[in-house]
Amino acid sequence: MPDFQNWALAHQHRFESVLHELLPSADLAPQRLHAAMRYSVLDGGKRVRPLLVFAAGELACAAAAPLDIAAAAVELIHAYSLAHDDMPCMDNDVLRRGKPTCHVEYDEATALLVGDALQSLAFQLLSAHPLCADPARQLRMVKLLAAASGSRGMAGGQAIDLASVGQQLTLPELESMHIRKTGALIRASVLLGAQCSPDDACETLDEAALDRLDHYGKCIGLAFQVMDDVLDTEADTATLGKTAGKDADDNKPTYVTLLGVADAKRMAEDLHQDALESLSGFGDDARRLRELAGFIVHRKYENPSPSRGGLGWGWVR
Ligand code: GRG
Repeated sequence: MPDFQNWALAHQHRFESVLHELLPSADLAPQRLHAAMRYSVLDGGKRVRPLLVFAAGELACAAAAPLDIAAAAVELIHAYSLAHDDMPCMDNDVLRRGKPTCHVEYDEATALLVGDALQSLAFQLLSAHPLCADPARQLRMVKLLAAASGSRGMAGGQAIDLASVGQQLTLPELESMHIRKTGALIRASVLLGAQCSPDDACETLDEAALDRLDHYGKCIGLAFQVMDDVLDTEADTATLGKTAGKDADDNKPTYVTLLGVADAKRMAEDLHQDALESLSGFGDDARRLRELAGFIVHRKYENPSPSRGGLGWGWVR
């Protein structure tokens, strides 16, 4: 198995135990809410955002403990967004990560509360655990995740997305929506991992270096969405673990409807190259970030979980 896959699988399996420990036990009251939180987070997903935290943390010589907390915070925000996105008032979907969506398995009120509680838990973790030696930097990290998740980030992108059903968006409009909806959290994952660095290593990650990492995050965040649109057209429901072709059925503008599959793939490849260029000054320590960019652009399967053997390691080429 290629070295990158070993690295990613090892992190994914270890991180599953971390999430297991950090989530409230289903034996604790209110049991049904805690069970639904665990259902929504555990045993599913590619864990791309946590892997980005770990990869950026490796570049920054960060220790495992703060990276686990930062990665968990990002993944909990992501899981909350999926639970809410799947609800009837939003995307109204019944399948997620190969399982019934949270509101189908439980009920709508529980799915709403799952999202609320996961979001709170993310910020509780980020503020309660020491992430770096400098409290001011830790506060900036909390602010970074809040901004990425809020109305100028993911939630705002979702609002634009809901308003765009049946609309003809231009490419810049589509890009602006996805930079927020999908891109903001991916971008924040890279910066959170980098900022877990111990103070001495941080000298190698000055403002200019963080800007280059941020540009990398912006490019792969958008490439992720472009490829998500391509996969939504090309792959089937069983492979994706979510309903295939849903965006077209819902009359939503996508990169595929705007550009066609071939140009959408070319766009993802251009973003991939741009992301790699922004890492050019970093040397071998940025190897995992480069490999993750390749995975994001060339991935083929979407429906992995640790119990099914790990990440969706199908490759378009
Ligand atoms: C409800 C505030 C709020 C936001 C929802 C992320 C999101 C915003 C909606 C998800 C809709 C969607 C399918 C977007 C396409 C890109 C995307 C985020 C896909 C899911 O992420 P993956 O592929 O999922 O990383 P896994 O299951 O692997 O974690």
